[in-house]
Amino acid sequence: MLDSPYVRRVAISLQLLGLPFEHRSISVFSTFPQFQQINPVVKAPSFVCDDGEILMDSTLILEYAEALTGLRRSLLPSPISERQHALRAIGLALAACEKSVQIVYERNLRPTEKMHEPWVDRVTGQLLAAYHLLEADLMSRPLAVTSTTINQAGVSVAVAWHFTQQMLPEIVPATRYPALRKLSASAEVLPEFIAAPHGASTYRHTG
Ligand SMILES: N[C@@H](CCC(=O)N[C@@H](CS)C(=O)NCC(=O)O)C(=O)O
Repeated sequence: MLDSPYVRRVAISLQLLGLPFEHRSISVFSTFPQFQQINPVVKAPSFVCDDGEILMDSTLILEYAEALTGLRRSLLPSPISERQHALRAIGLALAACEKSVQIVYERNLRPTEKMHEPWVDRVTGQLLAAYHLLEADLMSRPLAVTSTTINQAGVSVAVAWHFTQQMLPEIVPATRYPALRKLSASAEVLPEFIAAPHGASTYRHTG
């Protein structure tokens, strides 16, 4: 489902790479048995290749997707210093996604009496550290945000930020992160982001 930042970064990236795909919006929670039939491990995103083989993990799916283009298209910059910088930002964005998801699961899946506050505090600190570093990074080196110039760092940071703001706005107050807010505002109006909105809807190819 596109309420997963991992699913969303894949759906947006596939469009930017010019790769047509079908999307089925299936919940890893409310439709667990249905998901199990597609992928017994029940991880989202699950990517069904043309021959039926299933790939998991958004980063691995994106690596496969770029290979599908014959490496003619890539959302990762080639020059080594730019590549290094993009990978750092992607790592921070994925850590922010992971920590946000852990807090959401803690709130939604665990009975209140079984919540472990020291764990939530630890994860919250890690989440804020990731956004603090991303904000500082964007202040000194803004990322390009058009359909032709955005790279995987731009996609992943924008998707992570939007996800956290949808799910945990009180934990990561937007007012403290103007550069992330600006990046997000520019990214969310791109057609590839609009076609894959956060939530329960299904991506439909419109072009
Ligand atoms: N590292 C993975 C993380 C994927 C992930 O944790 N997805 C969540 C949905 S946001 C999921 O599958 N949750 C169900 C579970 O882990 O049991 C990726 O990049 O795809």
